[in-house]
Amino acid sequence: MPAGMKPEEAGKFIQEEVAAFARTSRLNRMPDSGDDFIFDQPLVQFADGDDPIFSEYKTIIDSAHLKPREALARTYEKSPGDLPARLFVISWILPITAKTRESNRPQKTVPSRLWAYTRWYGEKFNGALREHVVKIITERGYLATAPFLQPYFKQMEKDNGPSSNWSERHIAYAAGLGTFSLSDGFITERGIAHRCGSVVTDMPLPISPRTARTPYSNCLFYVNKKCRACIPRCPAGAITEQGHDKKKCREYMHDTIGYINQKYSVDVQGCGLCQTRVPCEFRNPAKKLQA
Ligand code: B12
Ligand code: SF4
Ligand code: SF4
Repeated sequence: MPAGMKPEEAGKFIQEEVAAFARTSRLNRMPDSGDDFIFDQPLVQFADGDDPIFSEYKTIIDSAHLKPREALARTYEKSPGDLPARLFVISWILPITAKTRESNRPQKTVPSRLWAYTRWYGEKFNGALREHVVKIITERGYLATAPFLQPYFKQMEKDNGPSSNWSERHIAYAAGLGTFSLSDGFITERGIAHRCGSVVTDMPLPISPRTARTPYSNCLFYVNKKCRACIPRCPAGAITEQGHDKKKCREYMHDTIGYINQKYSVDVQGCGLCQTRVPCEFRNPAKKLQA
């Protein structure tokens, strides 16, 4: 990408690179399953690195949650004020394929093999994608970091359960990719069954509009109280009309490790039953109501 490229062109360049990587990387293919993809084509959008919402996250999530400027400064061991005047965040959604989603629908207590593989092998792809995006940007002379891969990334224990200092879903919200939900999952235009990731950079990019009226407006429960489908889907009783109990969810998922390891030979916990056989599985169910 030549220097001086306009933000719109740079945005297109990043979107095409992410799409090409998802199409061509061997890491985005299921093992033992022909040539099946793990993820469908990604959704990619951009946030302003100094959007005031990142300061709000210090209250909404935790004071330790990093602003993009703080994350980039830590990677480059600079002070945040010494970085370029404008920063940007690239956020992507990796939609889980129909075959994997369909395999998880009949499950009642543990995830299907393909769902567990998506958590294990799919996250390896997500990590490689983060590295690839950082590489193509830094090769062109810009700064870039994937905070989730940095040694300063940490998970914290709060009164209501686990949290972290770089929440990929909150980054996706800032980039206008969707909203949260009753089950806590992040509902995009391609639904709730996905994984997500992000990179902070000073490469000028076009800011994507954040059109959601509230942080929950893609979830039917909050739109018209008509949906509660994720509540009975949860084998742990972790979802109620009051929301998602992260501690119950984590305890339940922890108990799946033995089964998943023995049956599927991957060393990961998982569940995600609340993300399949629900109206928000692969689309934004509130879209028509918002129009
Ligand atoms: C810790 C963690 C967990 C914990 C806690 C989850 C949680 N809700 O935070 C446990 C172990 C329970 C868990 C479980 C799962 N996880 Co997990 N987990 C993470 C991790 C590492 C950090 C999450 C974090 O920082 N949370 C921060 C807290 C504050 O988030 P929160 O409580 O949901 O936030 C609420 C408030 O902020 C609230 N809110 C209140 N006021 C306001 C105002 C505004 C303006 C906004 C925006 C929000 C807001 O909105 C949110 C929802 O209620 C991320 C990876 C990452 N680095 O992001 C993956 C991640 C969240 N997990 C993921 C997945 C897929 C799962 C599972 C499906 C497991 C599986 N693969 O089978 C389950 C699903 C649980 C569920 N129902 O959401 C995906 C989520 C994708 C998605 N579709 O939403 C992530 C993003 C991993 C990834 N890279 O894709 N996980
Ligand atoms: S199943 Fe219904 S209530 Fe639950 S998150 Fe999806 S839209 Fe919201
Ligand atoms: S991931 Fe499983 S245990 Fe956690 S809320 Fe969803 S269905 Fe319940």
